[in-house]
Amino acid sequence: MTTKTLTAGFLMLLALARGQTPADTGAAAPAPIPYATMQVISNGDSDAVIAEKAAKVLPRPNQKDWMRLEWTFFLHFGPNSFHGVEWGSGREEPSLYNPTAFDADQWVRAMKDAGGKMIVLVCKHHDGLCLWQTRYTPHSVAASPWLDGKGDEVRAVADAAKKYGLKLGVYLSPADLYQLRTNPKNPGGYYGDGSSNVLSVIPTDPASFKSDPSKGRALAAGFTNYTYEVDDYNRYFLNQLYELLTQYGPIQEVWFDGANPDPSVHETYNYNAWYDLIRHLQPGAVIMGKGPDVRWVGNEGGVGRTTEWSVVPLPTSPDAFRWPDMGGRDLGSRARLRPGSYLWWFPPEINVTILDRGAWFWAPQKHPRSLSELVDIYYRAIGRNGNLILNLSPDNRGLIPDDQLEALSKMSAVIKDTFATDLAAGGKLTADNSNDAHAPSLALDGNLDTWWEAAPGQTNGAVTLTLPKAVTFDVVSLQEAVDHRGQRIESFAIDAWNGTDWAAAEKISSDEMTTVGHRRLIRLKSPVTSDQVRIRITGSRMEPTLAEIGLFKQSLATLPPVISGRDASGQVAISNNGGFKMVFTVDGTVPTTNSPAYNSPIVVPPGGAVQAACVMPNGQLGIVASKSFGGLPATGWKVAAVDSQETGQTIGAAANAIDGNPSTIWQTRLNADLSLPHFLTIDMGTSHRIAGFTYLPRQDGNPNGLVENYRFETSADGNNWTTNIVSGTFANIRNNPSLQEVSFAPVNARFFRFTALQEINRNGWTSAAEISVLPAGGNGDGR
Ligand code: FUL
Repeated sequence: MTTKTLTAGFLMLLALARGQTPADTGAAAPAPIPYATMQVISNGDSDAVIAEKAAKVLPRPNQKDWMRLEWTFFLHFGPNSFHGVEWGSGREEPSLYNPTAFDADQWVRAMKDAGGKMIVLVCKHHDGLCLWQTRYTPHSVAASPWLDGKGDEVRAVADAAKKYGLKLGVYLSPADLYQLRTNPKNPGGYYGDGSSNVLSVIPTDPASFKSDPSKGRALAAGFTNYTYEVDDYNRYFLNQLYELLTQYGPIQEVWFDGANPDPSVHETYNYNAWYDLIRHLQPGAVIMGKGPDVRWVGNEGGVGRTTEWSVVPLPTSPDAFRWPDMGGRDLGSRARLRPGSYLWWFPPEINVTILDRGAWFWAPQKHPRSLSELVDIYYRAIGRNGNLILNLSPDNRGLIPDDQLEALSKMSAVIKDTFATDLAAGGKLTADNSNDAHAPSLALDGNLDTWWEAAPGQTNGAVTLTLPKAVTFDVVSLQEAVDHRGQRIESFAIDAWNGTDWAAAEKISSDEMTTVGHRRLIRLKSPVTSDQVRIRITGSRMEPTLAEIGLFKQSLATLPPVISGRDASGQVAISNNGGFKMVFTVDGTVPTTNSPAYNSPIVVPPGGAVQAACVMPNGQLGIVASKSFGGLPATGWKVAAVDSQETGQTIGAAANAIDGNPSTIWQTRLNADLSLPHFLTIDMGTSHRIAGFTYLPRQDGNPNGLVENYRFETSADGNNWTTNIVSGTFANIRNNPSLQEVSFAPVNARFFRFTALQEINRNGWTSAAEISVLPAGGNGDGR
């Protein structure tokens, strides 16, 4: 038995467990700053010393392995998959979980075929049902009818992952509604039960869990036990971790979600005990989210920052830090590196789900995102110095449905097609300055552990690629030697030789040529043809490095048309940059080359969807873009009443909520009317039979006024109101501010009133990009 005392020395334990030592940051020492996994900025450090310290923070070994995975997968399957919710209540019967055709092999095969390197499995979501055979609660798959209670989802996935050569990660929700002290379904719930911290041996003897937690149980083969002073819920959680980390083979990632659907009951998570146990049981695993190794990128939309630093300043030492979500735009630029900061390698993970509107769990009306969005996500995540974790959602049979499989295989076909040929291969690299030990050719040898480095003292440098013959490319891939030299590059430019001169290659507008890190993918506005390409590093914290350079040509099929929003007259425009002919449908069928050609804006029927594709020069159809228009067009609608509105054009008037333009929003007054509820009444001009409404939260990334609890009412005349149409909560809207759709029994109405009852940050504001209604008898799922 090993007894651990968790003190401030925990940081040393973290570092030493990884075979690293923190740097000696003694202020006066003129000695060179050593590379280390942590640096501290001292009072009086010059700007140059600060930059050097930031440049000399290295990733820890578990992070190095993890960063090289790049494309990983998430899998959400549990009780929620059987009753159409994103968040369960903890009051579900385990009998709900009853897949009829469960096939973990199919799940992992799909990930493998796509090019994924790891599966992170949700082993317990917020509802608390354990999806493995646990000893510590009857609330698990053992109580479900699936395989007569003998099934083990984690085992099945671990076996499949082993078979297909994928790494395995586990998601274990700290929030646990089943264990909530106030859950009537589980009167003895541990979560927030006020129990005191007592000496607990992990793994605990289940029979003595409450009576004598100092009693251990038989150990897992090859593992020892540990002792912590913890309360009931933390002991429960540690035992769950022990089971997951000792019974299913090597674990590469442990995912701690910060979301908590019911914060009314308080429980203090003993994170340090959790981390300690993980470090001992699975030293190669990264702890993600609420933990020290991998940072949540800050959104669930699949968007990495255009400037993304893996070295971030922490205000305290990592052992004392509580790992709050980091949501700001700038996490690590020089402006943020101040005395007292602890510089720590903390790379981002971009978690996003394949299902539209941010749905993590399957339901019949939930369908995948468009192919163009999925391809975009790849570039916005992996191309911006982060790992992508793309979620798949098996249906209630226990199979990934065909539409997700199809979306994934098309996405991966586009990615594979694009990256199959590196057009830089066979070229020669030269540089205007180099470190003698790090020649430019090393940036083209396919080895991330060798690199070009600028000459000592240089923070700029130009590397020129000369090719035997001209190539046409529109993606540039850059990688720094982060494992050996940290992250340094702050800005760069790409030029191509046009025969007489160097011409700047123009990037697409949504990108920036700033940080590089593990990998940067820059997409160009249009393809460039040249036999000489120059990467100019124009800003760097120390001598810049390039471990690899690549040039690629995007698969032709990556050019889906862009389908506009619906304007106030209900019209939709379709366009493409390549000047290709386009075909479209509005009846839900997939377009073919024989579908109507697009010439001018089209009117989309209520509840309809537009699908469109370019006809390529070779006569083949490109990627199909699709957009659904769930709500009625707001033709002839007007605001009948609103209790508060700002005056700005983009952010202000209530009419912005019905103008068909998601970039303009209704916002209640910022400095007045600061208490909810707030309401908006719309007069649709004529009576409609409606069966639902939609709320599109503001899409500008600002959370002000995001509605969490709502009420929706209707009226035929604007005087007499039916007040019980529907009210409820937009689950997970903070993380997922995407279109919300709520259905109700059909009703005739000319007026509707949307009332915000609660806002996510408990401020008095309300905002909405768009509010609309769903026609009865239309395609209620909004596709
Ligand atoms: C969120 C959760 O609330 C979602 O249900 C999902 O698990 C996602 C990965 O994290 O915060």
